[in-house]
Amino acid sequence: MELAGKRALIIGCGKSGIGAAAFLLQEGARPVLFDENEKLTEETVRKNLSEKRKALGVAVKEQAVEVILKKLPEQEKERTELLVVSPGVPVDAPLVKEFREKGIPVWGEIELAYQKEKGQVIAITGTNGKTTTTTLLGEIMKKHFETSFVMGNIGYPYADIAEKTTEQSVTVGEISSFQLETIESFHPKVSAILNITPDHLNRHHTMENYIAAKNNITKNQKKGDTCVLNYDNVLTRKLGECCPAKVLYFSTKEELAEGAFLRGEEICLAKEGKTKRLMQIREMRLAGLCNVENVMAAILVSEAMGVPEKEYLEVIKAFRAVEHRIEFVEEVGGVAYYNDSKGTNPDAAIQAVYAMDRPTVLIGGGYDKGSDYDAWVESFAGKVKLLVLIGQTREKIADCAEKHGFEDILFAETFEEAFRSCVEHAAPGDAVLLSPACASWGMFSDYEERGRLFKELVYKESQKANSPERERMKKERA
Ligand code: UMA
Repeated sequence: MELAGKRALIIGCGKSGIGAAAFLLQEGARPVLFDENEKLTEETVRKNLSEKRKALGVAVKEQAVEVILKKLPEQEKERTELLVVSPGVPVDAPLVKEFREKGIPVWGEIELAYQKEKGQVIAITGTNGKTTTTTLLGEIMKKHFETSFVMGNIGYPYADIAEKTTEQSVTVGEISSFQLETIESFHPKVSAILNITPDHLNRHHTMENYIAAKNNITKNQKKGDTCVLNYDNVLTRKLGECCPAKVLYFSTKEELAEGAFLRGEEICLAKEGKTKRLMQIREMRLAGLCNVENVMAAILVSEAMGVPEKEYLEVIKAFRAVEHRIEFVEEVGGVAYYNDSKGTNPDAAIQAVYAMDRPTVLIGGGYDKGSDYDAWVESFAGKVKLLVLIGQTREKIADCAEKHGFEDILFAETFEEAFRSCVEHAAPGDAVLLSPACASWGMFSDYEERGRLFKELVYKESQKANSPERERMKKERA
């Protein structure tokens, strides 16, 4: 679609919306930014747009963008030629439906930016592990290709980099189910669906819709493309049966004739009838079986992109956990603090509990996405000694935990109060883990803000522990 001159209405003035507006300005379109948030001011939106425009070097002034807040006037609906929806906007929202019914194209920011993609695209989705796998692949591609980019749900809009891509560049995208609902022509050369477990059911309504959104990642792929899938996850294994691209599976449970798998403590690659041992799990600097899966997925994607084994293994062996994903923060007074703020659904939070190798005080709870918590609570067995609950879901989680016979629960009104309870109840040799199994919305703007606050509180605790006063008291006690 020719974008120049088009009047494009963007719903949402967050990261994607601002990115999309700056992109559309660059393309000579006429963007209109719209947001339903009652508290947002035009000044804030213009400030964010101005910063983005300067960062990207877009010459057109932000005055060329109209900003509409709260309610969309009828006349604007008549003038719109393209609707760009932010990922947080449900595709079945009445306003979006209205445009669809009129035949106006409804694109997400990913589809919009893809119009200017000139190189090869790798797209990673899945309920969990997306950010780690995307970051790792970003590092691998940076090592092998002269120009590479990382974008998407990881926090960097595609629209920020699409113009800079070249025929030789590689773009690695973390693409959420929200973003996959609004793609049309987006076509990755290599895709990966790492796993599918229940999440975001308040948005997608049914598991079938959620699976279909994830599977959209392959919808434009052809025979010459590759799709990497998890063999151990029944849902993703099944998607391989009707995938238009060549399928490569990974498994930590079974030896495969083709793909990546675990033999004992060793990651192996089966390729062209031969099996090769690639590396020992202990050579990874990442904890937990979930990360073995992420590494295996990254190996298969790298193979499909033609990256030599030596190069990708070097990057994998040096790669440390990404921020907010089972991230070791510090040990204070013999207590190890882990930040897994990215554990925003029960399945991710289960992986984090499994990764702990000591008695654990756990902070859980937050925004209600309609998840059920039975499997998460079952994973506590013998490991979690205390659960400190916050947010909208705390009663729901406490009821579920009690149903499973887990009663060591405390409620906290604020995040700071929850942290304080953890400090008081953790003994030397324990872990304190923030892995809430819920989104942060309602208490924080995103999981990053929640994770940063947790780390700040840990650092303050560490400073206190090392203060001259404490040192004096410790010496006196000794
Ligand atoms: N808004 C409306 N109407 C609506 C919904 C939202 O006007 O019906 C407005 C809000 O008032 C707000 C703006 O839209 O001002 C926010 O848009 P957004 O929620 O789409 O957030 P962005 O800031 O654009 O960030 C999005 C992703 N957010 C979501 O998917 C909720 C970010 O993923 C992503 O990093 C960013 O685009 C860049 O691609 C975050 C996320 O939580 C990390 N993702 C979910 C997850 O990982 O579980 C999917």
